[in-house]
Amino acid sequence: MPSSQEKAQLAQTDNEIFLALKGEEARQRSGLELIPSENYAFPEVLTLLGSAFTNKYAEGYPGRRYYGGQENTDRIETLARDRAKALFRAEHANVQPLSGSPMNQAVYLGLLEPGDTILAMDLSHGGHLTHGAPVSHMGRLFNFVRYKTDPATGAIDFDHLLAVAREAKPKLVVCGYSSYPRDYDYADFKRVADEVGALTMADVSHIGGLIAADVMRNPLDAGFDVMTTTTHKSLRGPRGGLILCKEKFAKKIDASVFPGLQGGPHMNQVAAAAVTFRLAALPAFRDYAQQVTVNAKALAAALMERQVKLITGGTDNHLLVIDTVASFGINGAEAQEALDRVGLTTNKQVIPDDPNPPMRPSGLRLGTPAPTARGMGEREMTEIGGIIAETLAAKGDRIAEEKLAARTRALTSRFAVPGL
Ligand code: DSN
Repeated sequence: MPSSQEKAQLAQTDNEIFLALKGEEARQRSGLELIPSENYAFPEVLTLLGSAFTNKYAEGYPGRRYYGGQENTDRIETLARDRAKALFRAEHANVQPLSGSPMNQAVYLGLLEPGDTILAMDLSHGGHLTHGAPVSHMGRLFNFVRYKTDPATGAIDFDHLLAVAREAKPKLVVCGYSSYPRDYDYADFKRVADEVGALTMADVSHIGGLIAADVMRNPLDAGFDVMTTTTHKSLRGPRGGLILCKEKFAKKIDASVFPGLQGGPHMNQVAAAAVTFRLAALPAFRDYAQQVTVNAKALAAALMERQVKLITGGTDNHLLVIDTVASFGINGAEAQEALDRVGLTTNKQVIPDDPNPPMRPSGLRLGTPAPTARGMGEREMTEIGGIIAETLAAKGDRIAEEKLAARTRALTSRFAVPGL
């Protein structure tokens, strides 16, 4: 959160970058972020990300660093680890992963050998690139076997999953998602993993904040070995990753993050994560997380009232996926572009077994963490659902889109962006 004096200096040094910053701030204020993995960071997070901690190298861990001058970095990393453990009821925490992908890579590389089999969710059914998509390096290093959701119910068929696990004999069972709008019973995954002698890992990056607030189930309560989460999504922290695990895996995970995969941790990010874990433990954050899920249901209801087809027919968490082809006869890229023109930021999304390619998929993904952070509630979700449905039905009619853009601006002008 640079001061106006700091901004004036930036404008003098590099006006092009200054103008881009002003443009992005204006875009965030006048538009609305509906991408489920995006959020407005806590103001304290913005302050710490631009703080003196960005100047410091701190390879190693508290009390065991390679460079001097670590009295403050040791303090913030210890606080971050202790707060993360308390928040998520975990035995061990590593707060150094630079972001979500290295976080998951550190777990695979720390607990497995190249070539080992990992059972994880198919990307088009809601999984993530780092869950073994063939285009990812992890997909080439490990033998990923994928499970899918049941096309009729949208849920996971655990009898089928068990049959696949018995055949594949994975060393690790991964669950977690980036576009699956429902919840799991983690005990079902644990049962499958136990039966075949596999370790368990939940990547809860999207719902980390909802789990911290106890609004959604915590996989560690079901006995999972490892849980990973990014800190910048529903948690409203800095861009970064967090690995939580049983104490017996602590040494392997720590060595895998550093020196295995990374060099110096970003201590400005670690400081910001520490304050995030403190804020996420407060009652106000629980209210926020609860409202995120209430808002998602309200947005889903507003869309379904207008005959919009949602994957799985609704949501249990913070996100929803529209089948834009079935609902409006347009692909997800066309839908995303139309919504950009009216000030709503969304992302095109593949749907289960999508016949269309990822750059022109059949769906669109929406989420409520960001509008909820601006203070919006169910009434605003009903209005947003109306703007979305009318925009996509307008099929590029620019006069209709002008009126819809004015409705977005009327809405966003009433709700400030935290930290801006
Ligand atoms: N990019 C994130 C998402 O949008 O889900 C995951 O890495």
